[in-house]
Amino acid sequence: MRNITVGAAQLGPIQKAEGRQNVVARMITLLDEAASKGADLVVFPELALTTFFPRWYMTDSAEIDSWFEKEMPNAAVQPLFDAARKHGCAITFGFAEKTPDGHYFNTSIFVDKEGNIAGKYRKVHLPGHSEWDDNRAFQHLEKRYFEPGDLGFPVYRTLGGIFGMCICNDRRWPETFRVMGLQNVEMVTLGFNTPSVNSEKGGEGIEQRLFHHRLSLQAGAYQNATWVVAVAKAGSEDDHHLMGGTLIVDPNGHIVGELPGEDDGVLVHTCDLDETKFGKSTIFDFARHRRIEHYGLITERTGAEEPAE
Ligand code: ING
Repeated sequence: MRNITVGAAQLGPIQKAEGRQNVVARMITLLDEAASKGADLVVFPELALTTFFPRWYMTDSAEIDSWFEKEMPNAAVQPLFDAARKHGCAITFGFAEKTPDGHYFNTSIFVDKEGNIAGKYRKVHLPGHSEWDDNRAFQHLEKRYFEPGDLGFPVYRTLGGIFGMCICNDRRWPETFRVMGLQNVEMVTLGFNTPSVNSEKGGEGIEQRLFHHRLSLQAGAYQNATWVVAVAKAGSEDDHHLMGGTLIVDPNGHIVGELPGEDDGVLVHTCDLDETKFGKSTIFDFARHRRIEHYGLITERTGAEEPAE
């Protein structure tokens, strides 16, 4: 048994006018609640410190920069780091990162129980578009404000196990989980901000969005024999709705808990990392079953190409 008690700390909406200090106070409240329920690790959403600003079309560089963290930790989030240290909890959370040499990423960090940054990930799969699109009910401009991540899909040893991170749209791409699966990951944590009404006119409804969300996470967990913890920022941000669906999936692909609603809230579950062993040593014993001599197209070809005849 290698038990990790996880607190999936969902955030309700963050309005455009809400300051980081207020958000951090909300995060500390959730951290306190999770810690009181025995959490060793508390997982927060993607872009947890601000509203989902990629919905806004901006041209002014100072305005764009105002959404990014220039250093981590910084004064605004230090209270969160201090609270985690006080509780002896590890935490993960997402934020917009501006690097000292001027690069912009949608980033997530894993802070261990000693308050050290044990892992860092930069979102690889950026959905949406980079210029204004009249055909959309609302804009989704991650390609405008972020560069694709340059760290790959790293895993790291902490809390007695092997952990990895991804962010939101990454969960829809099987390569995300497989690259971490090939490093024997035992728990993948991720945050997401998912608009619940498709940005293209006549888009899909929230039930279809939630179905695809669960499908992607359950497949990733099962096919790589890993735990998956997915945490939403949800609710209506300046009249733009984000779906909930904070949940935890076990290494057999079963959803062991899902948080209802779209407000601040914590889902706590004790996850035995040893439950990953059976899948990794039988059906998904990659060394015994995979045939990489047939998988070339996966890394040789970006877009689909039809056969000649
Ligand atoms: N959001 C969405 C996500 O991948 C999206 C974008 C929504 C893609 C619905 C496809 C369908 O969950 C982010 N932030 O990636």
